[in-house]
Amino acid sequence: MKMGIEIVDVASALPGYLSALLAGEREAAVEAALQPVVAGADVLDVHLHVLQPALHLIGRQWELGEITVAAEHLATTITQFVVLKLYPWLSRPAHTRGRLLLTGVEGEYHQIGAHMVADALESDGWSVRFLGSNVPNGDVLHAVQTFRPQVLGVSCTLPGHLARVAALIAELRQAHGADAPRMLVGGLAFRGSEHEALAMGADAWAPDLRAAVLAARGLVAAPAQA
Ligand code: B12
Repeated sequence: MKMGIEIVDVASALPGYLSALLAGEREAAVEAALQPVVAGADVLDVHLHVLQPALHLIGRQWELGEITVAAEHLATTITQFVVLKLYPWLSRPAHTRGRLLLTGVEGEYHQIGAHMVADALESDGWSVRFLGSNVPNGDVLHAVQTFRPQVLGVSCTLPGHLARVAALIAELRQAHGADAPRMLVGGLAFRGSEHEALAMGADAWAPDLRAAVLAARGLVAAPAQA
């Protein structure tokens, strides 16, 4: 008879997942990602310890010229499929925390990280609207007016797009003053620097999906800045 809590070693799925991506085997990738979940692991841990590091390794291999653009795109497409396959396994409590809008700025095509953050926040009880990436600032402002989120999350991967994030924050503060949503930013462009995020006027920055959940909770608990 089994007793107590079984600890699932989620990260041990990484080599199999990476091999499946490099071989272009979609079903094998789904199987490798689902296996720890079926064994009891949290979907968010599979995102964080399997899918995310696999894509970072794929990006590194592409940068070094070890794999082709086609191989990188194939790995990306498979991972997008896997994120959708994992969604039904995500815990999705009632939306008691508030409304949260998540977007990427115009010109930014990277959106898998933001998609994972959207799933993580939904699984923490937020009502989430995820716009995807490459959204012009004016349209984000319009979405804020209609959805009226307590928190706006902005994802940015390429450092060259940080100026657009700063402009979006400034436009929202100008349009809504103290009623502007609290602004949470993240993505590789911030290079792990909270300082850079706060300097551009964001209320908080988070390095990954787990930290994003804690940061979003903190933003609605703390009083807004005038
Ligand atoms: C997949 C991918 C693509 C795909 C994206 C597809 C898609 N729909 O998302 C495509 C093929 C489109 C692409 C294009 C390009 N890419 Co690209 N890409 C990647 C790759 C391999 C993986 C990105 C990814 O999904 N990572 C996995 C996710 C889960 O990790 P993450 O994004 O870091 O997200 C986590 C955190 O950052 C955080 N987070 C993310 N968003 C948010 C938001 C909030 C609010 C919060 C709180 C937290 C948060 O939480 C997430 C989950 O834990 C990376 C390699 C890498 N190191 O990541 C290169 C990479 C990002 N790409 C790169 C480059 C150069 C490009 C191109 C310029 C290539 C080219 N010459 O065309 C174009 C630019 C396109 C554009 N205009 O945006 C470089 C960027 C280097 C740099 N510093 O500028 C990288 C690092 C590759 C490399 N090693 O050189 N890319």
